[in-house]
Amino acid sequence: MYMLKKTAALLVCSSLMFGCNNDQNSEPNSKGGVDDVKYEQNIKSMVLVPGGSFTMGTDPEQLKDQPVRSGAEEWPPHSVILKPFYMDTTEVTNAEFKAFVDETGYVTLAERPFKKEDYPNAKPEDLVPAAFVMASPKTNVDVKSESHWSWWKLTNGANWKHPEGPGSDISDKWDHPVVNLAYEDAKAYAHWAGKRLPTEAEWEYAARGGVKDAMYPWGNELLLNGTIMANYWQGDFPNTNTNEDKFLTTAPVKSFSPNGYGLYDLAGNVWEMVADEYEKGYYSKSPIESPTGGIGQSIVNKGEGPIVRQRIIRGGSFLCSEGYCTGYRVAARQLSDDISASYHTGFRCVMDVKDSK
Ligand SMILES: [Ca+2]
Ligand SMILES: [Ca+2]
Repeated sequence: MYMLKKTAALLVCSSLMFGCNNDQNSEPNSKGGVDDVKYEQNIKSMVLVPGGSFTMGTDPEQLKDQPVRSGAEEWPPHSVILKPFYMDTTEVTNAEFKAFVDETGYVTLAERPFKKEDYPNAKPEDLVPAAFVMASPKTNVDVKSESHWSWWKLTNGANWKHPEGPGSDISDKWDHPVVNLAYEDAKAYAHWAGKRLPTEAEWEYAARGGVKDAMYPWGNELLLNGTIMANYWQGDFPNTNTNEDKFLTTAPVKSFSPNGYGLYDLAGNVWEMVADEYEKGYYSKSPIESPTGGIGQSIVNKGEGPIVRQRIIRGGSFLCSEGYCTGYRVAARQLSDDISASYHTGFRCVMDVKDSK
């Protein structure tokens, strides 16, 4: 869903203006000089995920009854071996992101205006900072025939402090996942925290929670003994949310049971950015040991703006549903890009284990 028609060009513009303009490419880790104090502090809110091997991806046969529509193939299943790593117990929260902003003065991509000189043909109203928010359709939508643009809207004034636009805030959402961020924002936070974004393989391995070859972190059935195990959309998306899980949008982190590693909300709540770029067919040639993703196809917008690359987000969100997007499956992948900020996407971080070989 991530590039919107005419507005896509503006987002691309924004990336050129503000992206790749600092030293965030140097990702710190325990081997790269993060001080010991920060390392020890980080460990307290992270889970040690043991190294090991697993089968990444899904056999298409298993997906015959699933509405796979992500645009990113999750096959063939292939073997992956990973070193141990620490992972944030939860998605990064608004409170945690605020601490970063307070200390650094960081301004996220969705808070910055677009430059007229980069998009000389844009109307002034199209240059206002914005992020993607779902606008409930006025009439019933058939997801099989209607474009997702009929319910997604680039919303002026939507950013991490105003998840659904100027009329919303986070005063009662400090323990909710931070949203409306672009890739560079997540990367900047991780750098500040002495962490890094997980690779896609690390994310999936962690999400599986030590459960072998399962569809969800808790097994192969969406409900566990009749219990909803994650924040997603119940009902006919995007028309009716029956809200059986009691969360129409984000939920406070830890609202649902953790997986086998003690990690929360990998499935559902908000999509999570990972470090990898998306390359079609990458699973067929992925190295076995610690894969880091392919080379993302460039997205070009009618000759305007910079080139951005396809990326991957993981885990699904409060907008995923059985009938449309089952992104809460552990192997499910969704295409994204460097710069799109939306109100159902956040992230969590990982950190290398000192002296791991
Ligand atoms: Ca929900
Ligand atoms: Ca999540």
